[in-house]
Amino acid sequence: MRVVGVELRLVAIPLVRPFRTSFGEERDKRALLVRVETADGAVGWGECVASPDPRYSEEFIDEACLALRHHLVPSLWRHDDLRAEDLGRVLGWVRGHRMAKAALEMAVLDAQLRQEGRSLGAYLGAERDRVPCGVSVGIPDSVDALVEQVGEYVERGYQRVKLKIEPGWDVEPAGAVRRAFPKVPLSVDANAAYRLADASMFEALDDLELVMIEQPLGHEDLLDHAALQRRIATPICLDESIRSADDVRTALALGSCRIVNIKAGRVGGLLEARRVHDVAREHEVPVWCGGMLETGIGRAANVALAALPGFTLPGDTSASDRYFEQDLTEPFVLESDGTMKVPTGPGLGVEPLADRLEAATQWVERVDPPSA
Ligand code: NPG
Repeated sequence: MRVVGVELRLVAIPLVRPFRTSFGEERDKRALLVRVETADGAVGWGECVASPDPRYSEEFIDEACLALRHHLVPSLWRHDDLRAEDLGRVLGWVRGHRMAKAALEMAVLDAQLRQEGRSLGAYLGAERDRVPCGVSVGIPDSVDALVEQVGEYVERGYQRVKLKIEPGWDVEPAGAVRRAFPKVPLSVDANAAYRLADASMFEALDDLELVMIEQPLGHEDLLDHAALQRRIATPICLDESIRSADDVRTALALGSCRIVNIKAGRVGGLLEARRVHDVAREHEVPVWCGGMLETGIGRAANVALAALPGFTLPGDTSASDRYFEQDLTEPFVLESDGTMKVPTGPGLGVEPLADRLEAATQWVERVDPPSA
């Protein structure tokens, strides 16, 4: 496959409700989309999970654009016979920039699989046609508002509810939700907002019988997480701290976590995500698919990934209507049993709807080979 042109496009879509975490608030979803065209006329789409500001990770949208425009996309021009499996090597000279790399890989893979008439799920090794879905609830204004929101999601059938916590918003709101919903699988996500000195707060959370505590400590830490895991009974799940299959190997050797959140964007692409899955599976450590408020494009990839056999816990793969009035693609729907169908069409199995894409677009830029 020869890539003959790439389009970068920024889209913005209002969120149905603001999403607040320990690191900030988003009121609309801004996403950088990557569209590749091949010499044979195939087209593929990718979505970059970088946010406008470098709060969740050091990556952010403007930086991802620069990396794609000046370094990643031009690396493709020299290759006449390119496959997605080659991208690790072809893009490997660029350090970091995993979210930008992941978006380009998704687009190349989509084009490749469309040409082959094969679905992403089948390519990755999906073993299920539906995946169990959880939901992540941002920090609202009050405990009452939180309990009400959780009630709505439980009513809709989500199989696991994740609460965002931060210092000052932790044991009390999580306890109130546990009392209101004694049987619902619950987890909390701190997005790296605490330090090991806060261990007594995490010990108090043990009483709530949570499925996991996600990324309690620093985003680059593994040692303190291991120390905390020794002190608490609730499994720690790592998100921000895991950027590669090697990181998982280290984290598991140290005892830093007992569960892993996999986001393809965070680890540099779907192929590395599958390697993370494989390492965790070898160690019999459960994984689940994280989310970053993706549009239908990124959601299709997440749902395909979540269908791999090691994804034994419900993911942050919620339905389109949990995020947007109108998604960019045909909506992803929560089935009455709290699952979502894995797309079966070629490639991602979805594509942006022309009118939605037009309405959401902030700007479009082409990156072409020098001779074009
Ligand atoms: O349902 O996609 C979703 C949101 C899940 O909580 C969620 N994502 O820290 O994992 C996270 C958080 C996030 C959202 C992180 C946006 C970065 C950007």
